[in-house]
Amino acid sequence: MSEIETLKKWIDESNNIVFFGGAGVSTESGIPDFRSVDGLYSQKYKYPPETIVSHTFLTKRTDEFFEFYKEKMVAPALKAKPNKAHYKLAEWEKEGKLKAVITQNIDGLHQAAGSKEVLELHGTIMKNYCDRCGKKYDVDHVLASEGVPKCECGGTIRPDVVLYEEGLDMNVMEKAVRYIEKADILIIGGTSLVVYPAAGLVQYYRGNKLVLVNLSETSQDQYADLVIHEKIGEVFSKL
Ligand code: CNA
Repeated sequence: MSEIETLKKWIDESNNIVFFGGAGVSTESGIPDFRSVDGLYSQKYKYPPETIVSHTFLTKRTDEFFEFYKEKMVAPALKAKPNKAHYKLAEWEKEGKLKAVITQNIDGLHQAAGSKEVLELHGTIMKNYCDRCGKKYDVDHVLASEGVPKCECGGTIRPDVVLYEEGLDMNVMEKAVRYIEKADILIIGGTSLVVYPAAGLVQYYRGNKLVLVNLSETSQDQYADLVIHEKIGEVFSKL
């Protein structure tokens, strides 16, 4: 049996699938990831993306933070449409087969595809708030603002995104752990599994159907029961 046939059989037989993904899930929608050859790391910037998308940059180099964030992260995400991977996950959830999508992505594409139980470990570009008075703003407001988006109170409007050097929401993490612990199949897709603590979630899986669908090798390939090094949208369209 080919790997895809095995995966198809496992999915057909399960009603407790959990998906854990990253930026590679959205590259086929036209949003660059961080570490692929055409990802944001390989493009020419004064600093690596992870340096810019950090708490230090938001507070100390606010202009540069928003220039990069709006142009390279928000604008491509708002233009993007979900791809076959996003739609397949939403379909499995509707059929009662998939319990949750746990994502490191901040682009909102799982919800756009119709997924309901989406745990956004790193927050979302769709929500923004004033760092002084807490007033909420939508993403269009942030994108349309000149330079640094400012609240009417004078504060800075920041994204509800977990930046580097910031902590994750422990309620979301604990919920993710509970889903993974109970999962029959854990499918991990489109993530280099190098960003912690998110990548550590894999360790909570107790079953024997750990599936990795990622273009490049990851440090966790050796622990998986099934490894497919292909594009996730293409793989999922065959399921
Ligand atoms: P990453 O470190 O950039 O890794 C992406 C992985 O996906 C790489 O190993 C690629 O080989 C693989 N990949 C790329 N395209 C595909 C594809 N079509 N099919 C299968 N695999 C593919 O990204 P991670 O998510 O692991 O890193 C975590 C960071 C990146 C998170 O904090 C994200 O918020 C952040 N990020 C998010 C987005 C987004 O929301 N779309 C975009 C860029 C970065």
